[in-house]
Amino acid sequence: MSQIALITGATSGFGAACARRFAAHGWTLILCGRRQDRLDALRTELAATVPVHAFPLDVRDETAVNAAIAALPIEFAEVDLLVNNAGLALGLEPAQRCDMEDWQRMIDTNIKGLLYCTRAILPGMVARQRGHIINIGSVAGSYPYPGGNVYGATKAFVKQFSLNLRADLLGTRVRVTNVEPGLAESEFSLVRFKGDRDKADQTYQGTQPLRPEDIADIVYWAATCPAHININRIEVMPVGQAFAPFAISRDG
Ligand code: NDP
Ligand code: 8X3
Repeated sequence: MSQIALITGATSGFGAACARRFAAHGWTLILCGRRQDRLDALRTELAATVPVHAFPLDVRDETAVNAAIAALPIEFAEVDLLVNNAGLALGLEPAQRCDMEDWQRMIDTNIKGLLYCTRAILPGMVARQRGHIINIGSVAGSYPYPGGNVYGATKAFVKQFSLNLRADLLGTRVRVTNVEPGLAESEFSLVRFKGDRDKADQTYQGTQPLRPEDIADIVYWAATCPAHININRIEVMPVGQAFAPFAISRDG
């Protein structure tokens, strides 16, 4: 029987690439995101290959998340894999100049949205004694960088929450993985710089970043390891990205 994957943020980047990768391997798909036109296009593209249930969803809306999961058609209801991918960074300003609304939106999406989806799906997985939650974290959850302030903190939450889920789920056969990518080209920077295409393009200029398809390959691999294996964390960067030395202020 075909396995069922629910992918949040399937309208772009990693989420859309995951949808295509899992469809290519015959998985039944549940796809959501806020942009209806993108969802329609993806459903049209993939529904010829596999069953697809797609619906608009803002993961920040707890009531809507719970309603959408409760209303899953019977043939989609037993979710085997939740890919908590929906997320965003907003701004790259130092903390003292950040917009509080940006901080709240990142917390509401990257932390609370991920929690709403996880909490809605998890009881079914535990009852069935099978399932896998793959969270999309970030290297920003482990390494600080200027301007990473709240975005990195949300991803640090995702990392620790993933590990703590493992502790709670011991004995249930439900798996949890945190995938932690570095620089990857998608709409991420366009969103971070609020539609400023030049700034977004500069992020990737002269580099060979990770591609959404690279992340989809990693997610698919983690999801299809033998059932007795749990990949806890995967940290991945492009070869052309590494670490900087500690910064030191020499102002006396
Ligand atoms: P994209 O901007 O290309 O995709 C983000 C996706 O998240 C979109 O499909 C968007 O859909 C969805 N999304 C955003 N907010 C919401 C919301 N409130 N409700 C539902 N869906 C939402 O970026 P990426 O593919 O790069 O990002 C995917 C994940 O990967 C994010 O969690 C990001 O933090 C993480 N990441 C990205 C890295 C990168 O360098 N690109 C590196 C490390 C991690 P829509 O707008 O239609 O709602
Ligand atoms: C996205 C990667 O380095 O821009 O999570 O924070 S980074």
